[in-house]
Amino acid sequence: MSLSNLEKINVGSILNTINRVAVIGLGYIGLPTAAILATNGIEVIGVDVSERTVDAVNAGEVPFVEPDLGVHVSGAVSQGHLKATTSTPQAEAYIVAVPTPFKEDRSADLSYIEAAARGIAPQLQGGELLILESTSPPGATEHMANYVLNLRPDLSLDGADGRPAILVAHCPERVLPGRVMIELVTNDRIVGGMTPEAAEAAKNLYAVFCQGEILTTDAVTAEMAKLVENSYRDVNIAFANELSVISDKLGIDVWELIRLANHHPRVNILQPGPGVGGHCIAVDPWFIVAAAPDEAQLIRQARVTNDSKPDWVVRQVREAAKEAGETPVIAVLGLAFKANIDDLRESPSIGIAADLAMLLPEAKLLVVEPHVESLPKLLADLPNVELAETNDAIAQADVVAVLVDHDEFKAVSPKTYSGKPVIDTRGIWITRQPSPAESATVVQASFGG
Ligand code: SAJ
Repeated sequence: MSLSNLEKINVGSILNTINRVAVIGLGYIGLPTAAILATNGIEVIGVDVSERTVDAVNAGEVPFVEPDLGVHVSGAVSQGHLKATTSTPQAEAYIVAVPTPFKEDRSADLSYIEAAARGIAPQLQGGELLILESTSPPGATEHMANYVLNLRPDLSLDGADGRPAILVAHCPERVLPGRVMIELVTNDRIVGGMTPEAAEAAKNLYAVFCQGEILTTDAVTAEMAKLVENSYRDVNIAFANELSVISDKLGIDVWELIRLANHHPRVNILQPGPGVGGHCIAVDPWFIVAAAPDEAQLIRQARVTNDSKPDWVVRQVREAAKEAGETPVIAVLGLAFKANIDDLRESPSIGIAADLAMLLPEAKLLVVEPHVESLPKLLADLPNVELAETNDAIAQADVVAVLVDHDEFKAVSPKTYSGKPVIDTRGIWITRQPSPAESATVVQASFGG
């Protein structure tokens, strides 16, 4: 974009005068972002297709669990800085934070972004800032910009032919569920513009609440940076998961192995588990694979390795259950996708529990998840699965499978499971040093992580 074109759209005044922001999508990312902008004095209109979500937000409530978010939302709503609606209003900036799931062929489904763009396009007058926050495959920001410009050929990205410009940028979210309200403020941000001026405008908007460094680049690099961060973690978790399978074969305690290897100053191996859950790390690497299928060999293999871990855990539990006769009782500890949260999305534990219940129809599964009040439908529909309390389940069990490292499970006394076969996929019991009083009891436990 040339400076003369920029002068036509008066970018300088846009950068300094964003007072009204519309956030499209009030989910795990959109609502915290809307709330933090609003508590910093911006007038925010949250937009969502769900009337339930809109009503909840307007009542100052949060429709999901995230520490400290409730205080921000209720404060912003009562001060009149945040309201929610189902239709996209006029605003000076739009932040799109809608889902980007993958399709059957594992390419990204951009239909939610397109729907958001259809809502925004008629409201534009030229000069607005349009930010895509959703985790996106390379090229999605450009796709969104072209989609809007197709609907509004009277606008442009650079003021060409006298058509008023809009500023389009990508600013991927990087916050960790459970720490969102802290990390929104403290994490560094990457802002990639379709033009340098768009990146600069988006940087100024995020500076309203972000105390981390805000780094600018182009849109496609910002898209890739987000995908690469999650793929980096996926590849490293795959390494740990592969080590756990190898260690089991060799009769080695993988937790001790990793603890020892991590004493090397340049080694930092992650922890094995029952597989990778959540809606980010198990999804984002596929966007890179879809963009460069021949080149992304390691990234693809990491996904395959992590996705195969639940089957390995199921085989371990079935093997242990064989010893317990025709009608074994199996305690399954944990359904959430990671410790101390109530989020069951894409959790490998649910598939493991369901497979065990179906493959062992004579077995009884006592499933423990302290953070939910009822079983998810897939498990609730199975006749041999019950929701249970931690100590009751372990006491009744012939075999115990630890799938999540919730604090409640870490606090269990070794006496409770002493002598029972334990498949401890998180290494919370096997590696724990027994207290002197407990050390007399011998735990018969699998080394497999
Ligand atoms: N896991 C392991 N072993 C480990 C670490 C994690 O098995 O050593 C498993 C967890 O149990 C869980 C899964 O990986 O099933 C993912 O958990 P996580 O805590 O690694 O990450 P998420 O999905 O909660 O959040 C990630 C974060 N990305 C990175 O750390 C690079 C977060 O910063 C992103 O904002 C988020 O994805 C996102 O929205 O993309």
